[in-house]
Amino acid sequence: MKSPTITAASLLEVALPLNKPFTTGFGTLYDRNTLLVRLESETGKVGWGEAAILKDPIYLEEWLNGSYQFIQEYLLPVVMKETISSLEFSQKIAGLRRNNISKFAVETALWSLEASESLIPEWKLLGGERAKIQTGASIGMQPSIERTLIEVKEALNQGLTRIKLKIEPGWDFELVRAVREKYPDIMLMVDANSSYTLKDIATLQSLDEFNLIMMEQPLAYDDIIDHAKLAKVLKTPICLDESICSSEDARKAIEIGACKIINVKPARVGSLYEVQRINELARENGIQLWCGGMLESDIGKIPNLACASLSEFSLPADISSWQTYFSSTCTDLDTSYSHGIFTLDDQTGLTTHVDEEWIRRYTVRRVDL
Ligand code: OSB
Ligand code: MG
Repeated sequence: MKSPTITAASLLEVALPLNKPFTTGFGTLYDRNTLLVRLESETGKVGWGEAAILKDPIYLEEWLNGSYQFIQEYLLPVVMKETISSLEFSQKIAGLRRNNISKFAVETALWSLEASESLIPEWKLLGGERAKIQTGASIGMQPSIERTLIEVKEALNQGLTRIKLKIEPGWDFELVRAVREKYPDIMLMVDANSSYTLKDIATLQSLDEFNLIMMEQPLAYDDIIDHAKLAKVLKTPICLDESICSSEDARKAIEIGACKIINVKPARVGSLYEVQRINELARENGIQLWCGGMLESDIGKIPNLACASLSEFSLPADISSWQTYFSSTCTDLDTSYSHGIFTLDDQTGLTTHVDEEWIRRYTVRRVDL
């Protein structure tokens, strides 16, 4: 495949209002500022990528202003005026430590150019096998259990097949009990975003009776050792999110028994090639995967859908229609979405129309190389 030659590179910060606040164990988001990377090639094609980063370093260490600076200073110069493939890019920047979400934005902008140049959609370039992507809901912490039950009902009515409840100490047992009592048969899980420690083993064990499909990231964001200890005394399978930032992290976590399931947020592991390696590891070790989300705009959902189509991504993804979090969007990706399912085809991503006027309207900062 011919590598694209980059003739223009831009970084944009867009400020997207959230249609309702999103609360998790690490805090509340009221609006969603995200970074978009736009690359233009010699042939006139445009590729987009997204760094769906949070404003503050409260999920992982990356934060919006730092990412903006890093992409501008270290990443865009690697591609500007170069003929470079996504693979060559990922190899060239391998010596730069972490900053995975930032790296992912530029790499996926290159993937999107490669897709349009070759007329093969990203999910097929990546080796995806599943065209129907089932999705679930991530229900932030609500002001009350009653309110949570309404959110759950709405999500189920929309056709979402898995419900994830955000929990933290003091917002766990009663909440899960209420949802489980009302819905005995749904695929139900919790996500703690690192808000517990091993001192909370009794509380975490109390959730075992609710037949949860998994418990996501109960312990520290940078831990696997304590998760392995917890896994030994818990019936509910542990899923890691924050702790897995590379395929090597995944290998080690699997080796010590820290998780049975991994929430792969492709951006968190920095590269679609890393996602492919994690898919391999999962296949070899009988680990289940699913694709997580970070309240990304539609731009960031395209590579996520591609990952969700890989063989081991057998559980419903946190990839939603834009309407879940936002009041408007910049693409027509929703034409592939119906009742909780995205259907990928030979056009997905390739013909996705990106409304640059919409992006301009929400842009609060940009730099052009
Ligand atoms: O832990 O999965 C998480 C959003 C921001 C930061 C961390 C997480 C989340 C979500 C949102 O759960 C899932 C989605 O994008 O639908
Ligand atoms: Mg999570």
